[in-house]
Amino acid sequence: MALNKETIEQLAIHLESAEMNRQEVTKITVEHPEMDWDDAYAIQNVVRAIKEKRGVKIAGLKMGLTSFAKMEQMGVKDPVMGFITDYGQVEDGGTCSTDSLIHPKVEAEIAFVTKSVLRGPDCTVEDVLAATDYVLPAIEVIDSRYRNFEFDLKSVIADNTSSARFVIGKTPCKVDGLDLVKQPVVMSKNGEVVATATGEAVLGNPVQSVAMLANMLARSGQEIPAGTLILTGGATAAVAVDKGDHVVVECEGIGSVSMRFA
Ligand code: OOG
Ligand code: MG
Repeated sequence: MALNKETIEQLAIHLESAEMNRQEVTKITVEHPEMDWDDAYAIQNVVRAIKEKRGVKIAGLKMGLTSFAKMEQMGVKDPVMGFITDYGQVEDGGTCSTDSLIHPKVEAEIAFVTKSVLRGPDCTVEDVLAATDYVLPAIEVIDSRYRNFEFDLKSVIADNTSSARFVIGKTPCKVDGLDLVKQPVVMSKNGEVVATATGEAVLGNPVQSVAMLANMLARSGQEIPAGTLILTGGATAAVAVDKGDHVVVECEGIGSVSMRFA
């Protein structure tokens, strides 16, 4: 670790307040170029602790920057992990207020719910499939607290990977018989298709994203508990949204999910 405890806490308060006050800020590596990966995740953990102290419940975990489209859009090379919250959940077909967000973008994702614990290192696709209860189509609304979404990997990890809101489908779908590699993912905005992909876009297979999450958590002795909701990462580049927009993500054979912005 390159940063001391006080600096980590101060940066976590800075980023968490930026989210709560809808205040965009400069990426933190500008002032702290020496920060390392452990510092970045330590800041994210303090952000989580601040929220939990306020009564926020953690709704699940997320992987980000797992697709080539997203990595290219954001100019980075490695996936990241973060958490999603109870206040971030919007019901399927529901409305998300943009008044509390800075510059929201939507992502089409496949979500997993586990039925048994997943523990790395060496967690495999087979392990994940055996531990999966069901999958669901999802929309993640990301909202970087950094001006113009300008960040590097360490800054975005500290900012809880731009996590803001999410919607999951209503109907659980078992994975047996599904081909998640060829799974079509189609995102429409106001009735027009704005992005399409197949599951393969997400690390070759969205299942791989869950395995990677377990293996990343294992580095700090953590695991994915049974019953965890996991967003596996946008399959396409993210699309900016504004008041009045209606977004639908359709995953043929799994179902669809939608939300409106107001
Ligand atoms: C970081 C979060 C990316 C995803 O699904 O790739 C993410 C960002 O692009 O702001 O959630
Ligand atoms: Mg995402």
